[in-house]
Amino acid sequence: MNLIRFVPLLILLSGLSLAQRVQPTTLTTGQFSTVYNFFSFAIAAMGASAIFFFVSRSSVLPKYRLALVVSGLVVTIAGYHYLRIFNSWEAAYTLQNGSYVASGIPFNDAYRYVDWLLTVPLLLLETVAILALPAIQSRGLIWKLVIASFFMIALGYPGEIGDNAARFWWGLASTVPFVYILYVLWGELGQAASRQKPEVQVYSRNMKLLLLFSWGVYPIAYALPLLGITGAGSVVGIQVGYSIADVLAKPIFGLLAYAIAVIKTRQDMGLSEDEDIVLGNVPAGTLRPGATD
Ligand code: RET
Repeated sequence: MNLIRFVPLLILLSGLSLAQRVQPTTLTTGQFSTVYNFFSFAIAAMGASAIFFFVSRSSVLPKYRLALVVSGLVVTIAGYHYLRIFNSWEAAYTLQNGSYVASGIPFNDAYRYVDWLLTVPLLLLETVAILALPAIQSRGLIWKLVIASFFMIALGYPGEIGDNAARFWWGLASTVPFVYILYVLWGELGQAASRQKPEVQVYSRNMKLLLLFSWGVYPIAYALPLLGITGAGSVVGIQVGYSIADVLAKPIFGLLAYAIAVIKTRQDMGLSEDEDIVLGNVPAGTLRPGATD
């Protein structure tokens, strides 16, 4: 295979890139605060949605709860990592004569990649759980997707912390499993959507579009330095791009999963749109209207 010949080259390039780790650039106060505020926003979005997903677990039928619990775990893990990323950002720069210069403590990109290593497989599980994708469940396709997601993230990291040559080659390598995942999911999600009842169909389609759109933002943000955006502009663009993508891919995606769980619960219980879902396990007679004891 021709591609195999490139492997030593990739290893060499990444070795070089690690040695020449790009130093953080000087940022204006506006650039520094833009990233700072996006991180802060992401922490709030992850934290609040974690509470929401865990609390609303009890308002859907047990068979849909796994998706909500997984969604809650995803945003909890992400919330923790965003706190660490936020602290690392603060530590990486110091204010000097009106601009932010590198403090000498490197900004730690690894938090983000570790976060993805944990949350991407969980997001795949959430998608399978909420749409009950039969082919993925039965043929072990979920494992292939999880393994592909591992390679997508692991191959992207050396490029993230390297120079532009490393970014290009590792980014290219990471795109192979990325395209595979999207190709499989696109087909599966399309089929799943057509199997659902009409009310659920629109949400399943939105889920498919959101998945494609949010996942598509990551490689674009990653590629900014290769598209001629250099220095502070690329530092800010990458962090803002990843933060937006993360908020779309985790809390917003989770909200869609929640909406699907509620609609499916209603359908399974034979309820109309204006009837409340009541899922009580309170023994009969324990709670009487107007009871004072
Ligand atoms: C990298 C490297 C460059 C090439 C590609 C990438 C894709 C990253 C993706 C990450 C998705 C993360 C999600 C996290 C949610 O919790 C690694 C940036 C294709 C698609 C969905």
